Order: sequence, then structure tokens, then C-alpha cells
Amino acid sequence: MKLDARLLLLPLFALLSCNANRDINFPTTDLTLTQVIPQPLEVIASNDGFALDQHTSLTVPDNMAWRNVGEYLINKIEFKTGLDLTNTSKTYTDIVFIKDERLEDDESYQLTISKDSLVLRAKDAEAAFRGVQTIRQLIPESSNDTLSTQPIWVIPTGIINDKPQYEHRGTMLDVARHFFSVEDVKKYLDVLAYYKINVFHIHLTDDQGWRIEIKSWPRLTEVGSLTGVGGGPGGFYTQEEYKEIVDYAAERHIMVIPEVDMPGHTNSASLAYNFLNGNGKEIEQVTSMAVGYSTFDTRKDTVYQFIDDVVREISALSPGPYFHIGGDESLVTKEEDYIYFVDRVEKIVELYDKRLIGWDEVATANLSSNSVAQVWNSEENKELAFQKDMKVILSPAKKAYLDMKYDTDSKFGLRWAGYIPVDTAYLWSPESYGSIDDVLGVEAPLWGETIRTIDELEYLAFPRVIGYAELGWTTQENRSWNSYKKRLAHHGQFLRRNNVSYYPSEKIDW
Ligand code: TNX
Repeated sequence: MKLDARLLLLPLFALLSCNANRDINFPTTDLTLTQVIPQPLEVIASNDGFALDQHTSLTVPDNMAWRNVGEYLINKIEFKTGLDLTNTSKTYTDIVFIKDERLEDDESYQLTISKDSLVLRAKDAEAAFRGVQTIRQLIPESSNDTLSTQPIWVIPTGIINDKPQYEHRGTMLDVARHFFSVEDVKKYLDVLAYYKINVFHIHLTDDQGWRIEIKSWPRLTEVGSLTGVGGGPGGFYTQEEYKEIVDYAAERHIMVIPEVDMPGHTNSASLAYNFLNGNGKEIEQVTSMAVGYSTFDTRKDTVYQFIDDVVREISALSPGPYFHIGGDESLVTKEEDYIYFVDRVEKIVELYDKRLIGWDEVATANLSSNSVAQVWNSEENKELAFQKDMKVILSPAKKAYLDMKYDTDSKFGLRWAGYIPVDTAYLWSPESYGSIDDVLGVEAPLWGETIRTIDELEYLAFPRVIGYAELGWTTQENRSWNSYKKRLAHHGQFLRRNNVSYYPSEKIDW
């Protein structure tokens, strides 16, 4: 690997001397004053400028995963500035990616920016991709074209050493209450990637709709996907379409966690296959927002045969290590039946080499330490999880629910967990929920009862999800609301350029 790095550096030294001949007077800029979100671990300014312009080239290690990261950056630079870095004839400044295995922590990267070169070091393409987001954010929104004949985007010089505090920085999207198209999901993922979000949890099934094709049980989508909350048209992903989402996320180094919610939240499945139903009532299609009335029949072997098929088919399409079984609000499942169910489903999930995740209620079952509880509501369940040596994901509803209204003016959203304005969303400490080793990270769920379009989705998600991205990445000592709100104000331009319908909260000076 060292050899690689040296080979790459040779042309760079040649470039350094070229650039010295250029008579450009850069304005001095301060790297510590840039608007990067999430705030990096360490930023050291050296108060000079790197000129990104039509004479900048990009050099990357010769390997497919790295080349993809390089292409991603090239495309984003072109979108932001109009510069085509693939078409650089005479190069004066160079962006260089170097594979450096000394940066051994996952997702850790280093940027060394001087007048002539911007060097990104990382151990692998995933970590480089995180560093690329920082590079994108360091490029000013507009060029400083008064100083030269061609536009120049001046990036401040210095060093950034960065890595995340938590390995899991995610958001969940509920596509069951209202369905969102592959295109909508892709648009969302691309913006999430800019904030170094690395987990996309997709809530694929609920009482109102079943949203993923299962080849061995075709009625799930033939019958179970036809509507949603409020009686709209519904929809589902074919397996190919689901794969398209998984692949698109993977290109952004985002892992997809599929969720099939059970034994409650299963009306749409029982509507398709009545034998699954355990609540003793006749099943009808539901389009209301009610929760807690449905359950699988936990004492029937055929139900577990069904679950085995569902977990097998979805796991085969999902390269990530997790399978989310829901497990929340199973209010009509008897306690002993619930525990029996969760214990048995854990074995099925493990059979397909996945780790079980469930909403915090699953911690009441006899789960192994390999399984994970997603804490949304119950301190007690969190403690049960810790007693079982399980890791937890933090999604406390009062702080991290993207489907809560911001305030009394909010057009969409619920309010059972309270209003969550942009500052409340940011001002809490994941660190206070448990030791950093016991907590995988932070995930902000976006339940879909009140949102039907991508604009409505974006209104609830942005800007709050950006704050959750910082809570997951940045250490507590590096976080401050005052700094964050100033940095966030500068992201309005990015959001507008990308056509994101964010909520323009008055708490931010957009
Ligand atoms: C509770 S949070 C639910 C969801 C609803 C959500 C609405 C959780 C695990 N279950 O079924 O959509 O509230 O905010």
C-alpha cells in the first residue's frame, strides 16, 4: 500500500512546482470557520487557499470501489460548480485520494489541504466516501471569480482529522402507511449521504400496507399493498426495485436495514393470508391510523414457515448484517405468546445469518447478546437490553421522531410525543443513555401516517435529520447548538440547490 501512495505522490510533486508559477493571489481563509456538518473531530487551519478550478485534477487509487468514490465527487463538483474535472488539460492543483491503512478506525479519514493539493487519506472506499462529503462541503457555494480570468472556488487550507463517534447513524422511513417510489427514496438517500448518514432502515410492512414482493407468498402484495392511510393507492417494490434501492444506498456507503413488523402491525399480511391472524376477528382492509389491534397467531407452526420464507427472501436481497422484526405495540398478543414469538423469530433471523433488531419491547424476550434493541419509548426495556448484554440504537420519540410536528404551525406530523422544534431535536445527549460501547448509535424514524409526497417527507425530515447526523457523528465536546445553528444556516443553499423542501424554521437564520 505504501508503494501505491508513493506512486501517486510523484506526479503531485511535479504539480506543486507548476502551481508556484501561477500568479494568483488567494484570499486567506480559515478552515475552522467553514460550515461542515457533522462537525469534524479535529480541524487545524493554516490560513491559505486551495484553488478548485478548471485546472484541478483528481487522482485516485486504481481500484473499482475507490474509482466509484472519485466519480461521485467529480459528479457532485460538476453539479455544484459546473467544473468538469475529467477534462482537465493543464493541471495546477490536484485532489488526491490515498489508501492509508494507518487510519485503521472505521470511516476515519484525514484531509490535508495546502495551496496546491488536497489530499484525502483513508483506509478504504467507505471512509474515503465520508471524507468526500467534507470536501464537498468545503467548496464554497459561489466562485470567487473577481481575482482571475476563470472562476475559482477557494477551499481553505489546513488539516482535518475525523472519525465518527458512533458506527450507526441512521434514519428510518415508513413506506407502509404511505408508499414512496424508488425515485423518492433515491433522492432522499442522496441528501442523507451528504451528512454521513450510513444506515437506512426501511419499514416495509404495517397494518395498512405490505410493500415488498415475496415470491413465495404473492398475495402479500397482490392483496396487501393496495392502499394505505387515508385510502390512497398504495404500492409496493418488486424485488428488483428493492434491490435497486439497496444498490443505490450501497453506492453511497449506506446500509439498508429491512423491517418486517410483527407479531403486531400485521393486518395487511393477515388480510392476504387469513391463517396468519391471531386476534380472533375477521380481517378487513384498514386505512385508519389506529395501532395495536393486529397480531399473528404465535402458536401455529405454519406462521413460522411463512416468516421463514419472508426472512429468507428479503435477507437474500439485503447484504447488510441486520434484519429488523419490529415487535412494537403488539398490544393484543399475550405476554407469554409475545416472548415465545420473538424467541422463535430470532432463531429464524439467525438461520439466515442476520442479527435481529427490534423495537425496545423485544428486550422483554430471551434474546441473545447478538440481538439489538431500538429504544424508542421505554427506559425499562433499555435496561433489560443492557442486562442481556444487547446493544441498543437510540430513537427516543420525544427527541428523535421525525414525524412529530415542529410546532403549532406544522402542516404535517403527529404530536403524541410532543412538538420537536429544531433546537429540541439537537439538544440532547445520546451519551446520557449508556456508555459509548453499549450504544450502536442514533436513528431518527420518520413514520408516514401524515405524509404522502416527497415534499411532505422532506418537510418533516429536513432540517432535523441533519442534526441527528451530527449527534451520531460528533463527540459531545465538539457539539454546540450555537455553532450548529450557524453552520446549518449555510446549508439552506445546498438544500435549495438540491430541491429539498425543508422546513424553514425561524430558529435558523437561513
Ligand atoms: C408508534 S414507534 C409506532 C408507529 C407509529 C408511530 C407514530 C413505534 C415503534 N411504533 O407504529 O407510526 O408511533 O409516531
